Order: sequence, then C-alpha cells, then structure tokens
Amino acid sequence: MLETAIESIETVIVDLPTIRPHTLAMHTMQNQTLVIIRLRCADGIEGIGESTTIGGLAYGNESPESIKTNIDKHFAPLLLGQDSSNINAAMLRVERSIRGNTFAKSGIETALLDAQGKRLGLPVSELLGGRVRDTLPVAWTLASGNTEQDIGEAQKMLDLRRHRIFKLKIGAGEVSRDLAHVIAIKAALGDQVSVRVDVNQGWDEAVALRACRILADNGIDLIEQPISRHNRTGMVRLNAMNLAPIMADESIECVEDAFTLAREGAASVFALKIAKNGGPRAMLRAATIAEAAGIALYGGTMLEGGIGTLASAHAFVTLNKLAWGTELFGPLLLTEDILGEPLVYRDFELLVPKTPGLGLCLDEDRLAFFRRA
Ligand code: MUC
Ligand code: MG
Repeated sequence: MLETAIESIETVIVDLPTIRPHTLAMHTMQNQTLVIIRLRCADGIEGIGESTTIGGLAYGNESPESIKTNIDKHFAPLLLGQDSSNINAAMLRVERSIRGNTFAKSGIETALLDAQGKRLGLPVSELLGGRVRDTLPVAWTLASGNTEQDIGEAQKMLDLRRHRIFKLKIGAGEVSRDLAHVIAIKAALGDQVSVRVDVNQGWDEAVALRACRILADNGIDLIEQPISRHNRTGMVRLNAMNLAPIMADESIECVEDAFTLAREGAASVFALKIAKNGGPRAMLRAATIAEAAGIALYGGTMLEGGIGTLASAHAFVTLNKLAWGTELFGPLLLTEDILGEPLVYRDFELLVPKTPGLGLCLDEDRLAFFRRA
C-alpha cells in the first residue's frame, strides 16, 4: 500500500458554548457546533480539518449533521486508499462526484493540507505558495442586540488591544431602530475605529437605497450583504451609487459566483470564506478573480473554531492585498477550546503559526468531553 494513502476519515460533532448570545439577521446563536475531521494516513500522519456553519440550516445549505453524514457516506468512500499527498488529485476526485457541499469540501481540503504540511515539515501557508505577512488584523462583531452593551464590549476590546475594527450585525430589527443603534455606536467609538455593518440579506432594495445613504453619511466604512443574494442586479445598483463600499458575502456561494459578481460589478469588496468556496485553495481562486477585477478583499469567517480559523489564516497570509483585514475571531466567541494551545491574538492581530501543517494539536480530553454523543 502507498505510504501516504488515506486509511480512515473520522468526523466528530462538537458543541461549544458562546460567551453571549450572538444575534444575526437570520438566527441567534447560543452555542456553536463544529464538525472536526480527522484524516489518518498509512504513514501515521493525521490531518485535521473543520467544517463549520452558523445556525444549523439558517445560514447555508449544509448543517453540521448533513456535513457529518455526507463526509461519512459519500466523501470517505471516494477518498479511502487515495494518495493524501496529492491534494489536486484528491480534490478533483471529490469534485467529479460531489456537487456543492462546499463546507464539507473545505474541511476535507484543510485536513489534506494539514497532513501534507506535517509530512513535509512546512506550514500550510508555505504549501499555498508562501506567506507575505505573519499576522492578520482581526475585526470583532458586536451582536449582543443591545446598544449600550455593544459600546461597552467595543471599549473593552480597545483597552485589551484586541480589536479596533467593529462589525455590527443588523437587518433583523426595525430599520430606523437598527440605524439609530449603528449611529449611536459609531458616535461613541469615534474616528479611531472602523465601524462596519453586516445586514445578512435583511433588507429589500427599497429599504437599502435609503439606509445605505444614511449609513454612509454617518461614517460607516463598509456595508456587507445589504440585500438578498438572489437580487444581484440590486447589488449592482447599490454598488453603482458609490455610497459606502458594498461587500458581497452570501452572494458568493462558490468560485463561479465570484466571477459572475465581478463581471457584473455587484460589489467593490468580497468577503472571502474557505467554507463558501470549498476550501482554502478554492477561496484563493475566488481571491484571484477579485484581484483581477480590482475588487478589494476581506478575510471572512463562518465563526469557525481554532482549526477552521487557522486554515483560513494560512490562506489569507498568502494574499498580496487584504485591504479590509479579517474577522478571524471565531475562537474568541467560544468559552471553551478543543486545542492544546489557544490561538495568539496580540496588538489587534492574529499570529499565524510557522510550525508544520496548520500549527495546532487537539486536546483529546476536551474533545472527548465536548463531542456529541
Ligand atoms: C457573516 O455573515 O459574516 C461573521 C462574523 C459574524 O459575526 O458572523 C459571521 C457571518
Ligand atoms: Mg456576512
């Protein structure tokens, strides 16, 4: 048997509490559910991946349970016995037989990259062509649902020197109340911070036309996914108004969406996410399309734990330009960790490890404790 053959793929669902309820337009999170992938090879190397979404099926087309079932029943039989060191061939084999399922694909590709990095003694960033920076700026999302609490939380983050970019989750509530909430937070935090909003598709175009203008007039730097992902021409019209920059998030469900949005001029910033594109390498293909079209980049998250966060980080550090920074704060939203060592956040940035693979190890006891029965 080939030394680098894949011998087994195990999926583990882990439920972890959040530090507070996290309210998005479509769902309020009380905890986060991670799907951990353990890909073991004949040479004894284990690659670790993560496929995580938000709110069951509230955000994307895959749930933690469907991700686990689909990897167990469909991905694993395709991959067992295949060469884990040839990531192109392994992912092509997956791509030929499995439509969509980008979240599951992302976790599998991450595990392959981690395994190969460990085998070669290289960080994943080097497998992806090499890093151009060692740290990444990290935004924090204010989503307690309460204006005063959000202001206090932002001030604490500034004092800790952990975050100075804040993203506000709006779109679920009454529009005038949402706008007042955002304006109050921006006024309290002042010009030393960047305040942005994520509407998570919550508005129709008529509301967005008025609301985006008010947000821009009040110093909001970036407006993420104001309207439905299906209303692409509406995104084009909003983008053409040249108010605050419009960022596409849910509009990008695959690399091909990135091309369509770029061609049509639907956004001036793209939120890049490994889960939405089908893995770190697929995400970098979307980034290349954006760069060629003159669209600025932002390192997004599906609020993954440490594994998915580091997989994203290793890919983001290879990008020439990341004008809008990242929001790789997922592990900081959780009260518990399943990694041996927590990720290092310092001076408003995340440090990306230089040790082989993703640069992490699992805490087996904590994983056993938090895994779903
Ligand atoms: C999203 O839509 O961007 C990212 C940060 C956060 O709080 O929610 C996510 C999802
Ligand atoms: Mg978003």
